[in-house]
Amino acid sequence: MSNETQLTNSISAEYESHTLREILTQSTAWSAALEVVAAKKEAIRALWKAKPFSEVLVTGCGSTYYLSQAVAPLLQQQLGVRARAVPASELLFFPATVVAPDSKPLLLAISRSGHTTETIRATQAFKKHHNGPVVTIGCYPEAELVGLSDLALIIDDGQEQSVVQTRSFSAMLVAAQAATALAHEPQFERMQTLPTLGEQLMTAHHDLAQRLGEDKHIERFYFLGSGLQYGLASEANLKMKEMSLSVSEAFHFMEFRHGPMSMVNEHTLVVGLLSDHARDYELTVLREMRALGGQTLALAEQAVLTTDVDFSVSFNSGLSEANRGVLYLPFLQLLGYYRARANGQTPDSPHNLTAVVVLDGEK
Ligand code: F1P
Repeated sequence: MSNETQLTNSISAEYESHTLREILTQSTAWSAALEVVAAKKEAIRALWKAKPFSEVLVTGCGSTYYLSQAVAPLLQQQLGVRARAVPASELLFFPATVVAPDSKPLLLAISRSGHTTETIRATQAFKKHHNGPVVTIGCYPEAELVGLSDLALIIDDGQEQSVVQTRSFSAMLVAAQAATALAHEPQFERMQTLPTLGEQLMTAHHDLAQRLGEDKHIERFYFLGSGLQYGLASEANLKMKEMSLSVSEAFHFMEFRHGPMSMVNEHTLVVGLLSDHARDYELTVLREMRALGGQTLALAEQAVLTTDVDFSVSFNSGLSEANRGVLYLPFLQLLGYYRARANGQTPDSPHNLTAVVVLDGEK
């Protein structure tokens, strides 16, 4: 673990909470994630080349289930093999609904702690019944899940004091994106710019995230994302719920018109995680929600005109969608953080939540 992370494990005068510190220092964990993948380059490439599997199952719980939703379409797009995200409890209790009889799956199990009972037991059952390769992504090298895996990408610098996943989530996403980028070498090199881009984004848009987070005129939040962005929209929704206890939901972009838009009024913030592929269609949805009285915010590679939306956050990263997903996260995490503070909540220890869900009877 880097000195910087060790140094800042206690709340310093500089940061008012673990969560804010972990959000604002996450680019260090991104660099560490890129180093971890670089160190395991040969093993990862060999796995992608040999492909001893007919499909990939990606699993986790809570934030890491939403991370699985972001990683599965990426794996399918980058490796050209069927991949799907499934909550660990579904894989554990309803395997026949998840794994087809003729399938030879690889399991990618994602868990910050590596101790979540559902993920551990689903992985144990998978090894027993399918005997396929198990890859894990996490933040704790001593964790039980690491002992169950054939290949582990562990980012120590993703470790956190806060119950809510912020820098751990983004570091694990960078590791997954970098690992799939190894199937297309130049992409991996290009991703080395991500930590600096992340820093610049937080500096440039921190004030807007705080202003919108503290704007009590906004009473409900909708996060829209499709393709590679749906899992990230779902995580943004979870962060807003976990940290601030706000009315919040996530939808596939075009699905929002098919019913949920009935909820839009002048107290609504509709947040669009714009793709490259369907940008024009997605922008039309935001324009329509603005016409219905909602406030609209677009996060995108290229800036969006304020004739189309109220607020625009642009990355200008020069990276493809498959390599830049993590850039959507810092602003959305800060938005949730400042809404939590405005609601008098303490994101370090959210209402009713623990950092790890260990079921009864488990160690
Ligand atoms: C998964 C998780 C977190 C959630 C809470 C409880 O943990 O559901 O996503 O925020 O902290 O645990 P993990 O398996 O990724 O450690």
